[in-house]
Amino acid sequence: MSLVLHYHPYSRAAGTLWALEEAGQPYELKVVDIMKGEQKGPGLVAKNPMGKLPTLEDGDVVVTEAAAICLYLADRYAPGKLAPALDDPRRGTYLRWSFFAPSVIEPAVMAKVSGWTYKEVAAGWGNYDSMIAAAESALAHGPFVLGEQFSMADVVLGGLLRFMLQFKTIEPRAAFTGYVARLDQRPAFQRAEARNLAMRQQLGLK
Ligand SMILES: N[C@@H](CCC(=O)N[C@@H](CS)C(=O)NCC(=O)O)C(=O)O
Repeated sequence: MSLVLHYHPYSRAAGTLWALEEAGQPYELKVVDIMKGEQKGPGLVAKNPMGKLPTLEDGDVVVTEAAAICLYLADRYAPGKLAPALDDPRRGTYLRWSFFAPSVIEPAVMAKVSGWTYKEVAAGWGNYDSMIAAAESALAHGPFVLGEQFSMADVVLGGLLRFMLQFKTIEPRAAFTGYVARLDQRPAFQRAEARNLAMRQQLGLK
């Protein structure tokens, strides 16, 4: 099998299962026990020098960074379906919000919950309130980032918002909760969640 995901159900790799299910390709999971620190062992570090999950192998290609893995899968296995074609102007919107999630939402929330002090003008994530307003604007034009059409940008953005709503690190604005509720209806998401649950049970986790 060419797609192998280095995975643990208590990691961002759990969200990557949704992307894999949307892409519709067969894949294999290799459990890396992050509770025992296996991600810092030489095997994984040779593939991902950060020693982190998710790490995806596709034959000889290694892709790390949860959002990059999602965009890679869409371009490689579902171009024009889960990713707008290269000459489709909607690609701008698609890339914009796919990058906004890890590069603005994640650090802005981390800065808030950790009480960081920093210069907003120099920080790429600005401040929490601007981030919230911008994230809401991404969802103002339809049920999904691209309007009526679901895309891998929704896996990236929606997956992050779901995680943050679950752990109450972001406020439950109606735009966010409604969006995540819509995404929860996707059969691919439900298959991924079932597999995550089965893996947790297999590993004796909650
Ligand atoms: N920037 C990375 C972050 C990956 C990350 O921090 N993964 C966590 C699990 S959610 C991890 O592997 N932590 C174990 C460690 O750092 O040792 C991404 O978006 O994929």
